[in-house]
Amino acid sequence: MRKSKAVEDAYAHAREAYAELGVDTDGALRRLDQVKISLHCWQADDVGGLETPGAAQTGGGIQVTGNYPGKATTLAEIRQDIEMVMGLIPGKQRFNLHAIYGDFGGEKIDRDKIELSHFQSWIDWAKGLGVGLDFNPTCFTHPLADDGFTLSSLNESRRRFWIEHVRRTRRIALEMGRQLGTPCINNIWIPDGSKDTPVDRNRHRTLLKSSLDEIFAEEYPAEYMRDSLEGKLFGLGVEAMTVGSHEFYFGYAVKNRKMICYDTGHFHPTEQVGDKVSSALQFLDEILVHVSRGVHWDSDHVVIFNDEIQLLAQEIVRADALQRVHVALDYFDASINRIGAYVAGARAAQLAFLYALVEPTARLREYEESGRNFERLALLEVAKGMPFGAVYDYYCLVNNVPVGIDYIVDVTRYEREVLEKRDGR
Ligand code: RNT
Ligand code: ZN
Repeated sequence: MRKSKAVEDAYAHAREAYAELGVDTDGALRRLDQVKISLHCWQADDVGGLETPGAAQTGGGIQVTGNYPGKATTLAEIRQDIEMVMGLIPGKQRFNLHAIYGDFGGEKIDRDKIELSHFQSWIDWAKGLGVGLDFNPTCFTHPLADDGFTLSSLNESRRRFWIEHVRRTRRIALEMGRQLGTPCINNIWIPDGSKDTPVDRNRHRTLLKSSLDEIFAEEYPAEYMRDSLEGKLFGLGVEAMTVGSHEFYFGYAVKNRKMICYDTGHFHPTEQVGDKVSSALQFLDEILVHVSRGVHWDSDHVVIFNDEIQLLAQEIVRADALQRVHVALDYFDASINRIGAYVAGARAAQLAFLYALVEPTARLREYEESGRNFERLALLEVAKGMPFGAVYDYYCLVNNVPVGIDYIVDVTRYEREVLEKRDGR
């Protein structure tokens, strides 16, 4: 157990060291508090959902791998796990639900029949915790998505089914935002695409556009809900063509004033979402980022403090766009303790934002503007050795959550006392 005196002393030294570079660490921590990370419900149960007990995620071009014991399989277990997770992350975050996580009470409710009543207990729960909710239609793990097409399906009755589903999610999102007093982002991602080279991409994209036009026909106040569109390069089994490509949604979003969701795992491996932020913000009011980690073919590994996420956070902070960029996690790893996966990923994302917030940006800009590029390079390197970990530890301490490795101990204890007891059901 780290002694609080040691954490405070280390912070005092860090504050002084940063002050020499013209950086105010207290101010940085106040800004970090404004970065609300939307915690995805789906790491808790491997994207299974609550439609049928023990349901498993299928299709959609995504794939959960691993069978680490202790997965949540009921609504109560998911809530219990998320409360545990929230207790290990400094600051107040948000919570991100998928439509398959309704409180269905054992009833079979198809996707085109979901209603506010299925999510009211989530809203009450979130209200009790003082967190906002975000939402997502679920256009996969369903017989009517089995052939790989939903909103862009050539089959008209299937397409209508999915339009109805997404429409309903928007109405539910509206009510989530209204009741919780903070706008709910409804993010639309569909798996549509094909394994092999199609000859009529155009037809699918025309259909997708017209489905979206119908879905968005009803305007809702931005104060309560906002729409976001998430593109993708390719998915598993959907390697040759994805209907909802990035260009497709970017065009749609600019024209219709929607948000784009940039998932960091959805681009070519050498493309960096961080580079896209200042382009997108020239044309869009706001964007959403799905913070993830791509590894070879998988786009959904647990987030770590790597170059990509650092650049993403730096570009948001440098553009002074913390108010215009919404941050959500999106990964699912079933091969490790799932609570640990949440906390490690969320803390890595926070650390990236903190790292960006304590960057000596003013001095770096001066160097850059006067063409002193060696000095810029050197200071960027010096920043990597600065004691930002001590600043983060202090942030944990003042927020009453475990500091440093202490959280590992808590996750391990929870595994022993709660998760292990779930197995053998
Ligand atoms: C899939 C998208 C999408 C999903 C979630 C479960 O590639 O990233 O955001 O991960 O909706
Ligand atoms: Zn995503």
